[in-house]
Amino acid sequence: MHIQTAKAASNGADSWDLSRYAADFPILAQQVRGKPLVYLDNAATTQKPAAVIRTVSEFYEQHNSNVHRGVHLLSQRATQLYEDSREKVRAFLNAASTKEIVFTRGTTEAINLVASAWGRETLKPGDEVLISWMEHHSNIVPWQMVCQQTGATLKVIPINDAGELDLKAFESLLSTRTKMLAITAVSNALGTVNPLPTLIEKAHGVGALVLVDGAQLIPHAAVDVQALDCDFLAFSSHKLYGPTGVGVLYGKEAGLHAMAPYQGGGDMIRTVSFERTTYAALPNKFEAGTPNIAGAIGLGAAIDYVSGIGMNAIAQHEAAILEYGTAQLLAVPGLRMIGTAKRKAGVLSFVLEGVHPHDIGTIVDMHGVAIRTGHHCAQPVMDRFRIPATARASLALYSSRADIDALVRALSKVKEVFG
Ligand code: 7TS
Repeated sequence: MHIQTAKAASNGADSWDLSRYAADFPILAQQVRGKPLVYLDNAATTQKPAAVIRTVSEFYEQHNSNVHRGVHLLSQRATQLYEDSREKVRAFLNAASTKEIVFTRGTTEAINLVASAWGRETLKPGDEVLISWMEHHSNIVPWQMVCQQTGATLKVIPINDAGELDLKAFESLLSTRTKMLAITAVSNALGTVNPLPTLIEKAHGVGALVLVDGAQLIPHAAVDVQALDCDFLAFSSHKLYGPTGVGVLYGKEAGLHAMAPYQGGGDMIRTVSFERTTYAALPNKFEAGTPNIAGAIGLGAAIDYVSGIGMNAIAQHEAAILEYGTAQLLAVPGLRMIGTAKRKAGVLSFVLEGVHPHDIGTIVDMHGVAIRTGHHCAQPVMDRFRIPATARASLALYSSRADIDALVRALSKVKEVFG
């Protein structure tokens, strides 16, 4: 995993600047509320480059058919494109085999798949599942549910005032009772980058499996799942410039092989009779029903797109914009940054003295600036910082210094309104 530090990124000239790629994203050319759109809500979802939009519409115009079933030409083409996309995901993550790449609806479904298929079969009273205080609800609730069902216990790694994991507490929470460490790579609410290699090594040391919530990692850094040695990794296509409604569960082959299916239905079976069903091989065992074919193919196009630019270049560019944005926002009177970890990626979460975050969001929107306000599906983080919500600007490869300047200008209007 290569997340550059902001310092390293700022050393070069403007060769890191990727904001020219904004021209590849048709939606970004529009005006909203009479102002040029400044889109800074990329942690919620990213915009789509023309290449991805074209791929999806070409699929429907030329190849649309169901996969893995027809002998007719269109079905063969659709199957080929769908499986080519799986290979693109495999190569992108450097997984050992396409058997390890399961298409899901997104990060949320990928985590639910593991919590259900692995957790329900494996966990028993006395076992522990370890998560962190900075998890998105989708990496909290599925584990809570499976712990309730099995009698296992959910443990939570605390965070410090900067929004970093308390590593001492992590080590003291870890024991042979720990069966799963389910942890985000990057916090969507704080931007904190967690030290995955250390966490994974220590969790493996007590015999626990590790699931990485990669929703906010995969769009921002090059990832090699074999080097990382995680057991599972989940991410969503729509945060990686691809279509919504599709995502990926990576799992080590042996682990996936040992798991029972998540859902039953077509495409996940080998044979069915009323007495007994045998299941398809990996990865089809976990892909019951007609999948999001166009979505998966669109994800492949998104991977081609970002690979063409280079994930390291993207990480470097975003680190430079993050550094610039941090400095600019901290100069706004009354602004407090929520999430000041030493290692951060892509997220600027903040509160303004005397102004509710929703009012910030509404007023900057009047100036064409799209940010997210709220608890960001991470209510425990808000509780930890004793705030109801934050305003959050989040970056993508097309983000620019001009976007940050527009946000800062819009924030000065917020100050004008609220005195
Ligand atoms: N995990 C993290 C760390 C996330 O940031 C999100 C979505 C998810 C899981 C769930 O992803 P999904 O694609 O299955 O919904 N995060 C956000 C966000 O920050 N604003 O909107 C969605």
